[in-house]
Amino acid sequence: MPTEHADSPRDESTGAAPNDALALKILVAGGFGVGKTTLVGAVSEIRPLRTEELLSEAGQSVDDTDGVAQKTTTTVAMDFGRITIRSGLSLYLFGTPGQDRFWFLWDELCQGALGAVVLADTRRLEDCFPAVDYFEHRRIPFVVAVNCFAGARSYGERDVSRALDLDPGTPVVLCDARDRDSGKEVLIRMVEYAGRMHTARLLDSVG
Ligand SMILES: Nc1nc2c(ncn2[C@@H]2O[C@H](COP(=O)(O)OP(=O)(O)OP(=O)(O)O)[C@@H](O)[C@H]2O)c(=O)[nH]1
Ligand SMILES: [Mg+2]
Repeated sequence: MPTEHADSPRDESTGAAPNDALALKILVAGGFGVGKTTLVGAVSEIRPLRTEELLSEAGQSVDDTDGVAQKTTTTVAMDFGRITIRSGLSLYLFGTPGQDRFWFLWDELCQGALGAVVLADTRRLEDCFPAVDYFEHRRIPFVVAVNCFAGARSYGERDVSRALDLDPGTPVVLCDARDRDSGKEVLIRMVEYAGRMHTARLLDSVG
């Protein structure tokens, strides 16, 4: 749900933030090592908050680092960042931990979210099934953003949509999680889509 923008200029007489300043909460979710922390860091205009811990030897049997062999750390609680999409509209970004053992945190992180970005890596597409299921069951609007890792076979939006058996209309966007403009484009698609979904549901409920 929209919340007041923390940095909005305040009304001098009342100290209140102007009504037109909105901050929307968006989740950046997906499987282990798909680039969630990378995306939040690439687009954030504030220094992102991170909760990275070193991947340990003990975790080797459960942490599947195939395809992200250089990965040395993993998110254990959340990432946090902020981006201004246009004057008066900011997004607060919450990156989820990717590993199943931290999934109990997702329900907390989801509270009040407008929608989510599910990041996917085509080399391990099945890893994003749980995230897709999670948001579908809770009727939280989401877009699937395919993080195009170098060396991975490229698939079109339609192939990904079919492979994940997405509901018709769920957007699929190809992106590079390391690139600010690319990440911003994903977020704009997310906000536009969530706006359409929320409006349609509102009209359904009154009509
Ligand atoms: N080549 C390439 N490497 C990437 C890309 N995005 C992320 N990486 C690398 O892939 C690894 C995974 O990135 P993270 O951002 O930590 O992934 P994550 O989804 O936050 O991981 P968890 O929080 O552990 O689930 C890191 O080593 C990144 O440097 C990408 O688009 N291309
Ligand atoms: Mg992470």
